[in-house]
Amino acid sequence: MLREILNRCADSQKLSSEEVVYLLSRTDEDEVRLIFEAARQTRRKAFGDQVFLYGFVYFSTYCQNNCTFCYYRKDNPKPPRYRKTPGEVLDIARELKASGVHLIDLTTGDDPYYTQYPERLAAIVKAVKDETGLPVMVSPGVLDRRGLGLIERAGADWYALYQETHNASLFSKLRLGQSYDERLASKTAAEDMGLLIEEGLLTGVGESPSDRARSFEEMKRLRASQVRTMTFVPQDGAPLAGEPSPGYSRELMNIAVMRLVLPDVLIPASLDVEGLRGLEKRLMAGANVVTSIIPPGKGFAGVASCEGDINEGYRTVAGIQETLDKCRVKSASARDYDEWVAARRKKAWKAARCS
Ligand code: SAM
Ligand code: MD0
Ligand code: SF4
Repeated sequence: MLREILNRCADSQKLSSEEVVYLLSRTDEDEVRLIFEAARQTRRKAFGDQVFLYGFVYFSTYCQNNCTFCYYRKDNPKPPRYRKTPGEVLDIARELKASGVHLIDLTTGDDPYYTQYPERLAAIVKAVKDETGLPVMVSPGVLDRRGLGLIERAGADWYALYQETHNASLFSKLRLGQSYDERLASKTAAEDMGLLIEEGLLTGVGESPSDRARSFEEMKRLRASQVRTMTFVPQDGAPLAGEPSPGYSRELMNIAVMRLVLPDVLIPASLDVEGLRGLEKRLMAGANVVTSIIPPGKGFAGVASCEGDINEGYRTVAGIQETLDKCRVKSASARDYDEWVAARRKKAWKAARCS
């Protein structure tokens, strides 16, 4: 049964949701190995041995929301709260570019300073774009059409907004008081304006295999160009306790199955979950982007791993090189990434016009 399903994936045939659940439920070591091998082969067919590297700039840690899984939720007094100046953002963006990243990911908590005045956000996007010339991703939480239009005109290429789950009742336990539909609609609106979108799933928060299969369908329906999955990391001062030691196997299996059912999208291996030590297994499961690269010593934080590995310099382009070599992948050229983004934006724009 497993080989038959993997052969059908290799033939670009669509899997039923029962087949996706079957893949997700494999735990036998040999079977898991076969699935990961198939995922790597699919990645090789679509991207060769090239991976993309994303610099992460978390420039405001203020947040008006109270997501139960997040360290930066409004009611948690523990995290460092800062709002970096545009000058500090530009400095780190310049340094990231010089180190060899392909994209700058501008992320904030859901900070009304930016979401209520998206022109402030747009000004930072434009400054980073003008200064670095790199593609830019923006992850500020839900924006309305005006805000999306402002960041798109300022030069943003990507809008990242993670639903975490596509089970509305689980969503309401994770993103307290937030609208499931509004969050989803913001992504459709962004795509409609020609932005690429990134969708994301949390694992280890009570989701079932069929919830995960449903999410992969939703990612396809949304035409997400990048899809991520991150294991819930328990946070000091946040209410969600998580399931008893979910480990990382579910995240790895999500990466592999997403690769099989969405062969040509970008899939991150995030340094923000387990740091550098978790990179190899995520790349070996079929990921093709390394995200959350953060220069040390600048006072910029991660999200799920607020400080982990940053000041040691492990979350840097130099710090990941040995792992890339070990996994037999290499960093693409800036030009390759620019071309991928340009071609994908063209394709996404056409698809949005035709639907
Ligand atoms: N505040 C904006 C928002 O929530 O859309 C932007 C930040 S967003 C990029 C932060 C993402 O990190 C969340 O959507 C979630 O997927 C992930 N995350 C946050 N806390 C986490 C945790 N404790 N463990 C794993 N992932 C986490
Ligand atoms: C990451 N810490 O890439 C970042 C973050 C936001 N667009 C991404 C979750 O892992
Ligand atoms: Fe705020 Fe984003 Fe964390 Fe939710 S996930 S509490 S919106 S920073």
